[in-house]
Amino acid sequence: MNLVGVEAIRIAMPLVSPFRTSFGTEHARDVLLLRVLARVNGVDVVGWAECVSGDDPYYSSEYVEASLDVLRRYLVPAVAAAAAAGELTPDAVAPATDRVKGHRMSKAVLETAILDAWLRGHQVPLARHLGAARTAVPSGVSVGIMDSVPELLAAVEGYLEAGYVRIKLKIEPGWDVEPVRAVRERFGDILLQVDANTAYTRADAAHLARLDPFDLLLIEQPLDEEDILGHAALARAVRTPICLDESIVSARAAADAIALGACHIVNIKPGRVGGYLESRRIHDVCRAAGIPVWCGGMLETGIGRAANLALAALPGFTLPGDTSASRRYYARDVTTPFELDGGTIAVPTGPGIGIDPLPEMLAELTTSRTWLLPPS
Ligand code: NPG
Repeated sequence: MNLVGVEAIRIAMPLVSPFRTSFGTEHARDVLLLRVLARVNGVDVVGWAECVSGDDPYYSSEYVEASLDVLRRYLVPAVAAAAAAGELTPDAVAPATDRVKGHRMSKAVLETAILDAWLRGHQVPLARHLGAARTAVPSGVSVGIMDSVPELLAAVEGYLEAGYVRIKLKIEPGWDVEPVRAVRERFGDILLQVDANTAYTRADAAHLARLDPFDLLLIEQPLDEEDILGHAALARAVRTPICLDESIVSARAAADAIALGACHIVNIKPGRVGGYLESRRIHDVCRAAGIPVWCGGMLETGIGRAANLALAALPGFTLPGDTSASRRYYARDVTTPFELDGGTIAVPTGPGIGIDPLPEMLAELTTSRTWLLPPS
């Protein structure tokens, strides 16, 4: 594959309602898309991907301005140099950018856009390339922290009526046992889990054990992302299965956390781990160890959501993911919106990620465009 150009496109995406977590409240996303121009077997192709860096470094150390900077200064030049030196393939992107420490979300968007272009050139859907076993995936929904329990119950009721098969409640100290109790009492035997986004400490073990009676599927990332041994100790002190998100930055981190008894379940987010190829390796490590995985979400537009659906179709994804319909977050998406159908969302079947931005929506939402590698 020849790399012809790489363009960064920023779009402004207002959320349908504020999304509050223990690390902040989002009202809108400043989304960075990459558009890769390439030539595969003499045919011009365009690859698309979405960067999941946030506006601020509050979920991870990465943020949009930093992603743009590291892509422009280091990652795109490194891949352009590798492409100039020999045949570029998606597998060559990670080794070409390996010298840059961290910046996994930025590496992920570049690898995914190149993978999309390559797959389109070879007429292969991403789901098939990754090894998907399903054509539709069950859809869960993440429910933010609310001002009151009645407000939360109304929101959960709406999502259940829409057909979501699993509810995830965001929790933090002061908003945990009572909202969980209220949802369990009101809605009975639904699939229910919680996500703390690192809001607790080892000293909270006895408090978190108070969630045990509610038969949650899992508690996600209760402790600091570096506190693997703390999670292992907590896993022995509570009955609710521990799931890790922020801590799992690679297949190696997953293997270590599993070996140390720090998690029973893993949330895979391609942006957090450097891309879909590393995500598949994490899937494989977890599957071999008998650890269920599910696909996380980071408020993606249709571009990121399409690729997540392909990943979530792999056989080890045995729990519903945060792969919600577009309208959960966006009144108007940059692609044809993904819709819920009987609690599932169809996995795209077209080549690559299987979807493109709608040109008029893209034009309307775009706030800036910059060539990171001007077309040659
Ligand atoms: O469904 O796209 C989605 C969002 C699900 O709760 C969700 N994501 O901590 O997992 C998380 C959280 C998140 C959102 C994290 C935005 C980082 C940024």
